[in-house]
Amino acid sequence: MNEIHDVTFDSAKMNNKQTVHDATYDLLRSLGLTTVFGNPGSTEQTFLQRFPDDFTYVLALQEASALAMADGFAQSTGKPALVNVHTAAGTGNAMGNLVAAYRANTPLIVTAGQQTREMVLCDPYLTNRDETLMPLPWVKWAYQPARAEDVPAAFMRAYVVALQPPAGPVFLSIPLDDWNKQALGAAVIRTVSHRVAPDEVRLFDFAERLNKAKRPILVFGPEVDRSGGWDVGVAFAEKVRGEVYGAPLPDRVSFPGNHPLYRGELPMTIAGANDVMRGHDLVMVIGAQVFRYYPYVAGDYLPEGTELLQITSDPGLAGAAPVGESLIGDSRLALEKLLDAVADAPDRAAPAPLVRKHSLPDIPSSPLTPPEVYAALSAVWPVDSVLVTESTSTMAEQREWLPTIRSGSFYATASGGIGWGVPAAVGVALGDRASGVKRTVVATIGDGSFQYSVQAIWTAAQHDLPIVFVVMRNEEYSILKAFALLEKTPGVPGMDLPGLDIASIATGFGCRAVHADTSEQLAEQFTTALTAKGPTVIVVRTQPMMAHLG
Ligand SMILES: Cc1ncc(C[n+]2csc(CCOP(=O)(O)OP(=O)(O)O)c2C)c(N)n1
Ligand SMILES: [Mg+2]
Repeated sequence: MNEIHDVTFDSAKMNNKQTVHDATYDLLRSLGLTTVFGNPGSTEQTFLQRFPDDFTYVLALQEASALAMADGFAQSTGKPALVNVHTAAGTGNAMGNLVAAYRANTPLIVTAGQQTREMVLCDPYLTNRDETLMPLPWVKWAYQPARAEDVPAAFMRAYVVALQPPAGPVFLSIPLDDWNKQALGAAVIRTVSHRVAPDEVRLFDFAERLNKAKRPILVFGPEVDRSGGWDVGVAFAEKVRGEVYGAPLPDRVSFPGNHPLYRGELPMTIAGANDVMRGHDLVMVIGAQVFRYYPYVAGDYLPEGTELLQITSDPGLAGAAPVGESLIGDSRLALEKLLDAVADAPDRAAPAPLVRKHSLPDIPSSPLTPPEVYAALSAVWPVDSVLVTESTSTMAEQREWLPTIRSGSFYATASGGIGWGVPAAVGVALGDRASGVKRTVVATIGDGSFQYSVQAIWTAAQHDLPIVFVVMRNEEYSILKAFALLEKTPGVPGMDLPGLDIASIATGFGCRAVHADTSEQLAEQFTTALTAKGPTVIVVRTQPMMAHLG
């Protein structure tokens, strides 16, 4: 007699079986998914009932925060993470940060409750109508099990799909009456590889072409750091003696900013990237899109006489490249093979070192300019700390003064949507704690960006997380004012942010909050915050972008 027959017809036996709830929790435990990020509602309580002692529920006060916390957690631990949100409304709140997780290839299993199967046909209150449509296209798979008994296996499938390259979020909708039903038995536990090796023939062809190149450029993208390829990437660049650029608008940094081969980030426009590539016979892009362009500045995608080779684990990114030849594969595996396959290149001229524009005003500014803020932070920066950044008008200054020099120590939104950084910092700190990593998370955040998922700082306070939020209070959406000039769109409303008492907001959520108006005060407050028990929010008044750039 098979299992299904047992469940359907043998009620005596059935009573000895696990519920869907128990079978699923056993499965989640086996998969190491014992932390649930969420915000609960009546449709989720049947899942959350009898919450096991060895599981941790991380309460976020809004689903945008729950999602980005899980994203930061998954990125910090290098493992998939679990999110539980409240039917349609909770999924909606989480959507903005779901886009970021999708773009960052973060493996997340996002679950939402659904109304009771028995009455869902008559569209009761809280029904998640067309439940699998809403999260699209920002999940790899969206599913509501056809029957309660399929819930554990659906989790297993969700895990496998989320983890496989290109990794990303998946979505499960689960009717609230499923959890107390009888399971078919213990869930089947499966494993799956999470790397795809590149085709060797093509890889050796790429290596040959690199060997022949006179002035190659290497562009390292977020996939390198995510794949654990930082060290082999450095060794490869040193062997090739190529100029290294970071891919534009990185969500992860993949090459040390203080390395002599490092030339900075590739510009984020078609014309700008073209300028950099001109005169180079070969560009090898590893672990990145070609390219993450942002403002439209017309030009040729590739200069004449330059060939471009792209290695990515994401077939979608290979498809989206407007030029060049692509190879699908994991960055670390590709780099390991390439390191062996390329020849030493002692004759290649070493690139000119990157000159950093470290100039500060003779007389300290009041309010401080962004370079002064970053200079003050760099002077007291603990070498092993991690930066989460969402300060849109100061990205260039951050790179100048606080270059990333270690693997896994830079995180930013991969989507361009703000409201990711604050909760992601919380998730990174929770992930560090879960893996036994002791380091301070520093989050440099714009005063506008701080507001979107601000309630995440409450979670940081509740968990006593070692986070220093440095909020730059320029009282506006500075980058948008700069864009208005660039795009010649005068008279756009809604760009000023008067009347925000950020320290009071932070205090209200249970955080230590301080003001710092001079470089000395900032250095002092930052140093104090490093040893504080929980998070600190340092509010720094700063000059708007156009004011300090003139
Ligand atoms: C969810 C979302 N809404 C709106 C925007 C548009 N946007 C981009 S930058 C920005 C302003 C950010 O202001 P702030 O954090 O204060 O940084 P500043 O530019 O002042 O340095 C806005 C509103 C966005 N990127 N994402
Ligand atoms: Mg601002």
